[in-house]
Amino acid sequence: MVVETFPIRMVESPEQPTPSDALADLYEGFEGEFLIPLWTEIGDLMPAHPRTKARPHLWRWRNLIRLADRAGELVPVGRGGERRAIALANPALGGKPYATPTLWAAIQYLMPGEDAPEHRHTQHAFRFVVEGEGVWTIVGRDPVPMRRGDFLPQAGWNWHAHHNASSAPMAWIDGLDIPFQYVTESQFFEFGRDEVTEEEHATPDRSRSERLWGHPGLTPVGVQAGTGSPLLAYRWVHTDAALRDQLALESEGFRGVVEPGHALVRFTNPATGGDVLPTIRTEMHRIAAGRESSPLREVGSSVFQVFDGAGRVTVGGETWAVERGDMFVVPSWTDWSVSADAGQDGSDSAALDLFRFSDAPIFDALHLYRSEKA
Ligand code: 1HN
Repeated sequence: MVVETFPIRMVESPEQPTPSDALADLYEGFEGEFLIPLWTEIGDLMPAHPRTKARPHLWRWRNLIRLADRAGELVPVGRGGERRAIALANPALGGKPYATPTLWAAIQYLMPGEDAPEHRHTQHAFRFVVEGEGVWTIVGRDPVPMRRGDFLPQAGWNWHAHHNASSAPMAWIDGLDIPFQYVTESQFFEFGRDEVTEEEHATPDRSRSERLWGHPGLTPVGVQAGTGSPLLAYRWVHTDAALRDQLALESEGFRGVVEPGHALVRFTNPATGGDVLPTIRTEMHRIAAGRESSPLREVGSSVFQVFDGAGRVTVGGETWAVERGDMFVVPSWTDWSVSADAGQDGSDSAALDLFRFSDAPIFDALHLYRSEKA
């Protein structure tokens, strides 16, 4: 086996030892033994603050959905490929299907009557629906309807399959911690049954999980919760009402919202009050028409999807006008802010709604989270 060595750069600089033939010999000795001195590497290994490898980037929904529609015509879904999912690849991450160094984001597409086969993996995942309906995701044999605005977490190692019970194609977005589990070498995967039962092709309006866990402030006693949220769907009617109430209270003089004109809710595990997934935090932001968020930088990376409305987004040195469905990335320690376009009549309907997912629970758990007003 040929093993590559790692060339050590001998450079002339006040912080480096004076170049000489003897130093070159020493460095060659290091190379031969697979040794790397700290003094040539420390600037890259220990920067004063995070230096992200990712880049701010925007994917337009009209392009995502057009290409997913075409994939629906050309690409079958089944065992092996498992999912007709098309990943957002950050242009600065070397051609890997990673939106950020820790997060996978994809648009997934199912044609009428199609099934995505059952499997399970350790990667934590969720679905979010920006438009359409008709697919039931079957998690642990519980069929869960997916509709516009619904958020559906699915903690690792649960069996899951998807079934489009309608006569129209449906798209949604998936978020997973694939890059994180890849770099930490913690992944496991198993195929499930090739077909789910007719019973699991049922199309109930509410899942078993929502009937148990979907009542605010009420924990079903004696029911086991497992890893991650036992509530498998967070419905748009609830999310919308929570955001509407925050902004209405603010207009009545309440000053407790995250910032003026900005309502924010986090999806939480009803059994613990913590994040819905061990590695992924998910939130819905509503910026009132004509208002903006304060620029912020944070440790960890995020992916946003515009759920509704239109506005402007600034991430690092990039500014984009955004509309429904558009997705963008905020890399670690990169300033970001958003503003909602002014409404015609100042009405609530012109607000900018943003779905956000991030790797924040990882940094919270390890006491590595920091933020700063930009
Ligand atoms: C997966 O199982 C889903 O279940 C989506 O919908 C995306 C990406 C890689 C590996 C497994 C799903 C995935 C995935």
